[in-house]
Amino acid sequence: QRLIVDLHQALKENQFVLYYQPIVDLGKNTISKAESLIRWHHPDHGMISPADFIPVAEETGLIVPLGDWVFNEAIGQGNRWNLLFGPDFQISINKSPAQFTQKSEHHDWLDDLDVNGSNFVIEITEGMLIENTSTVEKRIQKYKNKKIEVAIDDFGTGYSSLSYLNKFDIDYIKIDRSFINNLSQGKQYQTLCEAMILMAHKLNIKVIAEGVETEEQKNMLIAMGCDYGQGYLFSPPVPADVFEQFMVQWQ
Ligand code: G
Ligand code: G
Ligand code: MN
Ligand code: NA
Repeated sequence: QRLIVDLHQALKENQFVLYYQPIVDLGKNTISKAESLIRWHHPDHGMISPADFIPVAEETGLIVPLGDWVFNEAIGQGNRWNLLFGPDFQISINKSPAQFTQKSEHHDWLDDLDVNGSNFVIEITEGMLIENTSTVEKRIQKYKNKKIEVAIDDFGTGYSSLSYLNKFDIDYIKIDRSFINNLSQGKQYQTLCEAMILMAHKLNIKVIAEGVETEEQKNMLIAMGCDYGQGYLFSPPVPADVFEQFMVQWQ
């Protein structure tokens, strides 16, 4: 209850910050994207993880203004970083299921918004493609009309049905970090990753490996033809100014 009151206050007082984690193009060894991850600097409790407040925001409908804040913030950062890092640099934005099913303001202003959509990627989870199919299909189409790309987050964890990969216009799958974690444990996880990459590529979908923590994992992924990597090996999620320093120091 306290958290709900505080969330309202936090929106009013702008206590949220977006952190960014680099996504590395494994073939070129360049940073081509950043995933935006929200943080809450609570005045009394310090940093609160989105894992703790996103569910509350979803239950209370506060996820709508919060999602709009994230979107606006990411667009502002994207415009700046396209000047700094080049016109192809992309920022990815996480969307939770409630943001797809609840009526959200920004989808109304998405149409007349002056953004270069191809500089943004929306990350959604597999589950969203199974439930509320028609709503989600329309939403995805709206993004695609704006040239915004779509990624499936935590791929491989939720559902056995893969038919949605054909049904929806998907640009990326993000292999869940549990698979990457176990890469060096034995042949099985390697086989699974190889199969996911092969399948994705046949469907014209690019692959991002999440939770890359070691050189060994990175090298295995490169050998498998994985397109992108993200994880602590490169950098944890960091504030925008630290991200800019990271970009300067890269290579
Ligand atoms: O970065 P971290 O591990 O704290 O993120 C925890 C979870 O919160 C992740 O599952 C991530 O997808 C989610 N998350 C982070 N930022 C956002 C956001 O801006 N919107 C939504 N809906 N989820 C987010
Ligand atoms: O659900 P989603 O994949 O969006 O969540 C991203 C979360 O994963 C963030 O909380 C981020 O901090 C975390 N993360 C990013 N890189 C790594 C990593 O290399 N290892 C681990 N364990 N977590 C990571
Ligand atoms: Mn994500
Ligand atoms: Na992720």
